Amino acid sequence: MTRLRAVLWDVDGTLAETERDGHRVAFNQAFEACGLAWRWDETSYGELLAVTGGRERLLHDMQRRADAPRTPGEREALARHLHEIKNRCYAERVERIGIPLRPGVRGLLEDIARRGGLNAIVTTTSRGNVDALLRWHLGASWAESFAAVVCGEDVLRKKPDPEAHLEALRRLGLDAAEVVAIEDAPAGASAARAAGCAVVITRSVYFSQAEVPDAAAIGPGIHSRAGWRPSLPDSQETAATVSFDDLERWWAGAEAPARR
Ligand code: XBP
Repeated sequence: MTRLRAVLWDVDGTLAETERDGHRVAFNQAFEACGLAWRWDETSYGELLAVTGGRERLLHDMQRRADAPRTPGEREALARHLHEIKNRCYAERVERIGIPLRPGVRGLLEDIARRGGLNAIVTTTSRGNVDALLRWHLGASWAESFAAVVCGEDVLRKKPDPEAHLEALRRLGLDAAEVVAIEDAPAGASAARAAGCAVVITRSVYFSQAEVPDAAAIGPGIHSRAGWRPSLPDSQETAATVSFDDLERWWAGAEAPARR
């Protein structure tokens, strides 16, 4: 049987819960720094997450603001400026408070590597944000733990477009049928599926109710082997957290369209 060769990890919401207490707070700091009264509360930010990419999210939000700049050029310039400040604030915040990896993530990263699988990052967030997060947890040479790192700057079209996943497959030299993507949000799942990858969904704070009917598996997070669909077999010998073997089991059972 072909083996699972690589795991393509999403970052925000999947590796860590970065959105509510990380990116959102940093966006608000950027608004304040620019003298804008705009603020994104937890609920409205959750709705804005339907738009992937921080700059794109800012532009989308400006459409409903009477005090936003009038011309597209001015809006674009303001969005770029705010986004730069926000990413600086985000990196400083991550360095200062640290945002924990979701429980079980670190162990699974290590299990994948131990079993000869490849780990890769496939995110449409900015590289600096990934660097700040993973440097804190894995040290300055964190990128050496990943066979490919694809970030927002590496693609023209962000998720749900499949470009980031396709770019990761190109860099890994693998076929979509040989990998599984781990995502938390429907947009990420759509991107991975459109690239032909099987998808495992770890539910996150902002996407706790999301339904992803064509996922190979959907569950509460890597920390638990309970609560997954399809369920995992009970075994006293296996660890309490999701393992490489579990991913391989789901991957092998994924419906054909995901593995074309
Ligand atoms: C997450 C995103 C990002 C972050 C903010 O992408 O949509 O926009 O919210 O990051 P993914 P930037 O799920 O692919 O990790 O401001 O750098 O875009």
